[in-house]
Amino acid sequence: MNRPVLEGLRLNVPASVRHTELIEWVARTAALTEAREVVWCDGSIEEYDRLCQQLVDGGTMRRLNPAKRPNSYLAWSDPSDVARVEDRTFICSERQEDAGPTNNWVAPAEMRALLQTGDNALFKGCMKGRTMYVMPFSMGPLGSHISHLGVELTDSPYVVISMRTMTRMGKAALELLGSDGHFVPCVHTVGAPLEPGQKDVAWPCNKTKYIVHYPETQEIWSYGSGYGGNALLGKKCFALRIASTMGRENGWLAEHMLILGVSTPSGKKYHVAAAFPSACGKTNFSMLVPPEGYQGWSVTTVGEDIAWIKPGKNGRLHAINPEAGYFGVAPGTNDHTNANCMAMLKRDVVFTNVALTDDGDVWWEGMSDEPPAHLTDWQGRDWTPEIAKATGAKAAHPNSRFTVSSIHNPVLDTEWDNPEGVPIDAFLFGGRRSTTVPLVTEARDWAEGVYMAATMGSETTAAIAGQVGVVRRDPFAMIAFAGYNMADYFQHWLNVGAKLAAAGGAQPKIYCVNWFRKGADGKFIWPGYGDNMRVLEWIVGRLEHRAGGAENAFGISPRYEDLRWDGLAFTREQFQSVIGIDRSAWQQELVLHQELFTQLTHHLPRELPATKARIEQRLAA
Ligand code: SAT
Ligand code: MN
Repeated sequence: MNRPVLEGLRLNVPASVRHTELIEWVARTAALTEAREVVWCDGSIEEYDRLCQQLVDGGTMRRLNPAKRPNSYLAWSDPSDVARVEDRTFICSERQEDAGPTNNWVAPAEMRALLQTGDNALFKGCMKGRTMYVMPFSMGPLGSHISHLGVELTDSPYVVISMRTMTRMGKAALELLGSDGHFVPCVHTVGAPLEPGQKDVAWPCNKTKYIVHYPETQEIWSYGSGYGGNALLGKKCFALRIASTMGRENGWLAEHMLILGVSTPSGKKYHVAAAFPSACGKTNFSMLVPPEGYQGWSVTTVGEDIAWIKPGKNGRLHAINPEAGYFGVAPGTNDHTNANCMAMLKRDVVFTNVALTDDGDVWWEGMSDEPPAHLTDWQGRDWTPEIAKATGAKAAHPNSRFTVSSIHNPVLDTEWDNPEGVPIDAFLFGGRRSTTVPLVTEARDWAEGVYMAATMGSETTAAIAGQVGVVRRDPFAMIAFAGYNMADYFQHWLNVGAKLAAAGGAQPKIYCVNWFRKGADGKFIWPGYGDNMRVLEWIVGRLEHRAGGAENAFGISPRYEDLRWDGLAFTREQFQSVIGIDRSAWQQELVLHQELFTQLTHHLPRELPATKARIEQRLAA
C-alpha cells in the first residue's frame, strides 16, 4: 500500500491501518496544519493515563486528592472559553435555504477559503509545534446498524481524553472502518500554534472561533475553542448537526434527547425519550430516584443528552444513545437533586471549571448547603463565602462540567449498549418556563405533538455564551443543533409519524412538560427532581389507558386527582398554579408562536398553522 510520508513529518500510520482514504486525509490535514507529529490513538487505558499525566505536567489539569476522588482530575479553561458559541457556529450547505433562517450560513466555497484554502486560511499552520492526534470513534454501540463512525483529528490532548470517555474511541472503531468504511471526518484545532521555544499556556485557545459543518460532504471543521460541544466533535457537531441531515435523507431522527427506562411494580417496562435544552435537567431526569411511596418503580438511564432513533422492522421507533459518557452540568448537583449522579462522580472523573477545595477535592454551587470556608475558584482565585457575598463571585463557573463514563452510572439501563436500541413509547418536550406552560400536557395526536415541540420556548442558560434567562423559541430543543432548515425538520417529523401510522399505528405518545413555573415569590412551585416521577407515572397510566385527564386548549392535562400525592404535601391550589392555562398569557404566547412561524414561513408545514388556529378557537370558546 502507498503510505505517504511528508517531508520532515512521519505520519506514524500503524501497520494495522488499511484505509487508504483515511491515511490520505490524515496526510493532507497534517500538511495543512503543519503539525509537529502525528499520533494514532488506540483508546487504551495506558494511553488515557499517559495523556492525563501529560496534561498534569503541562498545567492543564491537576490530579485531585486520590483519597477523596480517586483517579480524577480538575481542568480550568481560559475564562473566554467556557461554553458553546452559537454565534460562531455555521451550517455551510450549498444552498442557504437548506440551512434555513435559524442557522448561520456561509457559502461552502467562501468558508473553505477562510478556513482551508485561502492565503491566510486559519487552518494553515494552526498546529505548528503541536501533536495531531488521530481518533477513530463509533457513535453508538460498536457495529450497530443505527451507529456511525467518525474520525477526529485534534491538537488537544484534553479533547482526546474526553473523547475516550464520551465515545467508543480507538482500536475497535478503527477495525470497524476496515479498508474502506465510511466515516465522518472531523478536524479540530485550538488555534494556538507554537513557535520554536515558545512556552505553551495551560488552556490554549483563540479569540477567533469557527464551528463549521458542511452537511453535503458531512465534514466538521472546528477552530479556536477547546471546550465541550465546540471541541468534542462527536457530540453536538456530529451526533446532532451532521446526523440530523443523515436522518432526514434516510428516514430516521437525531435528537437532543435523554432516553430512560421506567419499570412499574407490575413488571412492565417503558422507554421515554425527552428533549430539553442544554442545562435544563436532562441528566437529572434520566437518573431520577423515585420518591418515597414509589416502591417497585425504577428509572434507568439509556442516555442523557442525545438519541438516534430509527423505525424498526416491527413498525416501532428504536433509540440508541450514540454516546458512551456524560458531559454534565455540575452546579446544582447534590444528594437531593441527583443522588445517583453524586455516586457516579466518586471516581474516574474529569471536572472542568469547578472549584478546588483546600484538601484537593471539588466543590460547586449547590453541592452542599454550607459552602466550605475557603476554596480556590475556577479561575484560580481565593474564594470565601464572604467574598461571594460581597462580589457575587461564583466558585464554579455556571457551565462547569463533569466528564464521566456511563458505566459508572449506578442506574445504567441494562440495554444501554444494545445495538438494536430500545423501543420508544413516549416523547417528552420541555423548556424552562417560569410562566404559561403547564406541568404536563398530552398531545391529542402526532401533529399536535409536533406543534408542541416546534413551538417550545425556554429561558436561556449558561450552556450558551451570551445572555442568560431570556425566553427564546427552541423548537425540539434543537434550535442550535438542527443541521438543516428547521421548517424542513418539522416536516420530517410529520413524515416519520405518517410512516409509523401507515405501518400499523405504533406512534409514541407526545407530551409537553414544564418543571419550572415560578410563584409570586420567584421560587419554583413544583418540587421537580424525584417528584417528576409523579408525572412519569401519569404518562405510564396514559400509555396503559388507565389514567384520567381533562382536555384544555392545548391538549390533555391531569386533574389533581389523576396524580398520586403519597409523601408530598402539594395542595390543589399549588397544583392549579402549575397546571392552569391562563387565557391572556396564552394569547401572548401564541403571538410568539406566530413570530417563529413567520420566520420559518418559507417551508413551514401547513399542519402547524392549522393546529395553531384550533388552539386559538378553543381559547376563544
Ligand atoms: O458543550 S455541550 O454542547 O456539549 C453542552 C450542552 O450545551 O449541552
Ligand atoms: Mn445537550
